[in-house]
Amino acid sequence: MSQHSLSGKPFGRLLLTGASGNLGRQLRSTLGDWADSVRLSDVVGLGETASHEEACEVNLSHREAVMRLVEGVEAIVHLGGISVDAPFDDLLDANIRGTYNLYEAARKHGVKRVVFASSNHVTGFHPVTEVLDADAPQRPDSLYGVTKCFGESLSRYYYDRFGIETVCLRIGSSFAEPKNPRMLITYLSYRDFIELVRCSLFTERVGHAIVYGVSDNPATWWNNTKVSFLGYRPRDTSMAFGSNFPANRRNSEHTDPARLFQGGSFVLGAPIGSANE
Ligand code: 15L
Repeated sequence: MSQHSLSGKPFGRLLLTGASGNLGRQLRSTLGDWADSVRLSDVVGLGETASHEEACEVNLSHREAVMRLVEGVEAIVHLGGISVDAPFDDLLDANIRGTYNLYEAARKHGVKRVVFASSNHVTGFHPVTEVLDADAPQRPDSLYGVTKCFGESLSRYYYDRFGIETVCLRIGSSFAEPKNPRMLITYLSYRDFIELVRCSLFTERVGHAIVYGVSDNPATWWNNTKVSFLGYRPRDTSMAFGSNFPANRRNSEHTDPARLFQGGSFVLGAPIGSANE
C-alpha cells in the first residue's frame, strides 16, 4: 500500500497525461480503483470529472505548467503527445519537449515511476519476417517513431542518472478491433492494454524496461520473455477478427513496403488505417 493513500488504495495520486485520447479514455475509470485521486491532463477538454478526478488542461510543451502538473503525484502514466506521424515542429513540441518537461518535473518532484506510451513504430523498419525482443535495435519508421526513440532514451537516462523507473510500452494497435490485416498481428485489446499498465505500475522493481504491447494473437513479431518479471499475460487475441479480412489479402506475395515492414504504412509517411492497406 502507498504511504500516501488515505483509503488503503495502492496509490495516493496518479497522473494520466493524454487522458482525452483513445487509450486515455479507456484507462481513466480504472485508475480510480488504484488511487485515491487521479490527475488528468490533455490539451483538449476532459469532460465531466468524478469526485476523485482533477482535470488540468495543460500543453506539455509549457515547462512551468508541467512542473505544476506533476507536483504531488506518485506515479505517471504518460500517454500524452502526438500519436501518429506529423510535421516535425509539432512533434518537437508535443513529444520531445513534452516528454522532457515531464521527466524533469518528475525528477524535481521525486516521482519514482513512469509508464511511457512508446510505440511499435520505434522498430517499424524491421521486416515482417523478424521476431523482435526488448534488445532489438531501434529502427524507427517515421519522425513519430523517432520521437518515441527519444522518449525511450530519455527515460533510460533518467533511470541511470536519477533512478526514476520507467516501463516503455511499445504499443501495437490498440483499438476496439483490428482495422486491417496488419493489425491481426499488432492488435492489443483495451483490456490487455489496461492489464499492461497495471503490471507496469504494480511490479515492485522494473528498472528501465521495454515491453511490446500486444495481445495473444495467432501470429506475432514480438517476444516479451525478457520482461516476464512484469507478469503481463494477455487474455485477448485477434483470432476472432481473422474472418474480417479475406485470406488472399493477407497472404498474397507483394512488394508494397507497407507490407514488408512491421510499421505498415508508417514507413511511407502515410497514416495507418487507410482503406488501401
Ligand atoms: C501507433 O503508434 C499509433 O498511435 C496508433 O494510432 C496506430 O497507428 C498504431 O501505432 C499501429 O501501429 O497500428
